Amino acid sequence: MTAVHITIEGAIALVAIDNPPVNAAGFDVRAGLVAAVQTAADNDAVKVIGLYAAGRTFVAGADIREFGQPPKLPLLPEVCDVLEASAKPIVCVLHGTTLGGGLELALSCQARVGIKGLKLGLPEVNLGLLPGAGGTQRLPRLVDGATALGMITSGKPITAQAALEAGLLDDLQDGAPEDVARQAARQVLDGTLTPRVTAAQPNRLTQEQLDSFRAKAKGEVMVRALKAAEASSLPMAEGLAIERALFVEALQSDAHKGMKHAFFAERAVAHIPEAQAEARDLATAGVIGGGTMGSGIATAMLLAGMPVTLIEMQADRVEFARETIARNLDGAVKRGKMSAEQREATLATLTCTTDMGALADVDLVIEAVFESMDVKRDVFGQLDQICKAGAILASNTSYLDVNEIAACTKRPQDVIGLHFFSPAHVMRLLEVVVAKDTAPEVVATSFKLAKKLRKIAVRSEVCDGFIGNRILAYYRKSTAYMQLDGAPFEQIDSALEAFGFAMGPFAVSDLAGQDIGWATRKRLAPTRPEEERYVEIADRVCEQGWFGRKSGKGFYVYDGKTRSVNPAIAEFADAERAAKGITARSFNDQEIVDCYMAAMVAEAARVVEEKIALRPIDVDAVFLFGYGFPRHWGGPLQYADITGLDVILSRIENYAKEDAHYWQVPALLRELVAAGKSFNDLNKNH
Ligand code: T1G
Repeated sequence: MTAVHITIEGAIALVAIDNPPVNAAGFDVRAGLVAAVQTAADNDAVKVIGLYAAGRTFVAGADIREFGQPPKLPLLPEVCDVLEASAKPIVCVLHGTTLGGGLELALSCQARVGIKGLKLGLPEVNLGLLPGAGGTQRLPRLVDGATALGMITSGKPITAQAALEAGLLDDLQDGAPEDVARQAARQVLDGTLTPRVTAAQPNRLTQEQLDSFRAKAKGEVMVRALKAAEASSLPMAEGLAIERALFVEALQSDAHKGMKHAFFAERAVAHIPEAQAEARDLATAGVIGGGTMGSGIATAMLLAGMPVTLIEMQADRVEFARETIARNLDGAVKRGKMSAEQREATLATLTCTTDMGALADVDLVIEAVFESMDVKRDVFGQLDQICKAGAILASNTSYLDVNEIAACTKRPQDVIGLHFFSPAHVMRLLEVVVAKDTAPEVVATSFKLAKKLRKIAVRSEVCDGFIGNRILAYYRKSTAYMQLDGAPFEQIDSALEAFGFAMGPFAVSDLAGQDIGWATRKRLAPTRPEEERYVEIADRVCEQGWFGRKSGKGFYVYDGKTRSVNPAIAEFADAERAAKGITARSFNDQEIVDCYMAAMVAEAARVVEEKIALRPIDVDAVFLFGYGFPRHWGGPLQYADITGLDVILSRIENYAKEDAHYWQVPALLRELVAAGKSFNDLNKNH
């Protein structure tokens, strides 16, 4: 199937791109476009070219799968030059999500017509790149400088209306791309649509605009994109050459490797063994528990258009749950996600009651009650009696054994874990925890639910903490050890924030609540191995009732929006060191990052080795979309590949000299290093 078709209709040549699923500008598209423009040029009858795409969107960008492969000519910049140099005007019709290289193709044409509902943008910075096919040179010649720099540096799309008002579109129509293209070509012929060569337009970028964007630029990716945009003040050919050089530099960067990996991680996790199983209906849902999680989950479902029945056992908390959900929806209105009228209509589909019988006909129930197996057993025993055959019974437990929960019912095949992350109506990650008897259709339906809720589902087997919290529980210990060995906790936080985490681990635990970690440590205490090193500083904090942000004090002291170091922490650390005969030593920031990441990679490797996670990329997705892992590293195992598995291995072996119990080398890591392979090699094998 050729990716580009040309149809001659008298003076009009219609050129259609057809490269599903998103018309990415792969080699066939690029070569096809050059050939089509040549065909039109060679046909004397043709006076105008109408360019459009079939399917759901005009070109959504360069083909990301080609990055890292040997380039195949013609490259996209050359194709853009061919379009711009065409003696016969080309009017380009844009629809769907016209992004990156797709928008750059359009910018090279002599006129642009949008179709209602169109979104257009330059998302390259989200891949650690910059527009590399003339976007930084042509956009400032069609729209004002601030709009151009905003699009180039934010990576965020703009609406068709905004593009029309900015002068990026010449017209906005409704209809099928082919019809709109034919009509637009006719308008060029009858003079009602005036084509113009972009390169001949004056550059509208000012030094003040550049300076103001440069002042707020963060990181190499933004700085590089601005440098390219600045070159638009030069003659086009010179500016394009500078942009190209910067793009080639970006392609080699670690940031691009990480962010490209993150892009594919978001999609790879949907490829599960149960993908072909037939998903069940998901028209209505029930939630049990009206606390933060239950209300958040109910909100996520309501935002996806699912009517929800929320059960709150205690009558006086039914109203509280409804108010919490209403407040969550207020946030959606504030964020422009829905209108006030839609909020009212959505709330009308919420039922809050103490009557479990109200769940008799729902397709899916998610339990979010207190994290106690006795309570869960009681709830699932009741659900087994009440819910219709085929209803999916899910637990939002964050660590309890879903097999044990399933065993409380006569329908273990319908039981699954759906572990949401707080706030559940905001965080994109959903761990789908598959118990040993869970039916494939139930897994497939859970992934269908995730897509409906616009969440990223990652499949997990059952273990304590599943994927994310199990790995978190392990690497958090490395920070306690470093703290006891002499690294001030605030230095650990700042070193990891400089590495790219939005918040350091101590600040995160203050936000989550120190009492949660305390409860976990107490739960695990009876089974904690003798030889395991245990740090008591966090227990001292909890014994004071300092549970973090919610109690105004934890590792930090909170005063409104500001936080300061809690001076008592250093005293607790000194006292424990004295009691254990430890002499404090200093750490540099890189040491802290290396140690923390080695611990995260070690436990992540074991999670893959034990097949709790399907692939390394699934672990990366969990941390990117549930734990604020820096996107430019692509996830803990992508970080390991970029750093070098042999480097990580030698670090772990070195740390093991101090603490052989904690620092055990994962067999998988040793195998990969011995074979000269990477975690990404394992991703490919799946
Ligand atoms: N290249 C290759 N494959 C792509 C792709 C792309 N640009 N975009 C999407 N896909 C695949 C995706 O992996 C999935 O495959 C399927 O299409 C459906 O995607 C020179 C260098 C367009 C908004 O960054 O934002 O141009 O998993 O599930 O939710 O300056 O895809 O089914 O096998 O995401 O409806 C710039 C990236 C590239 C756009 C559609 N463009 N794509 O979302 O479907 S760099 C982008 C998206 C560039 C130039 C530079 C979204 C979408 P599979 P999907 P969706």
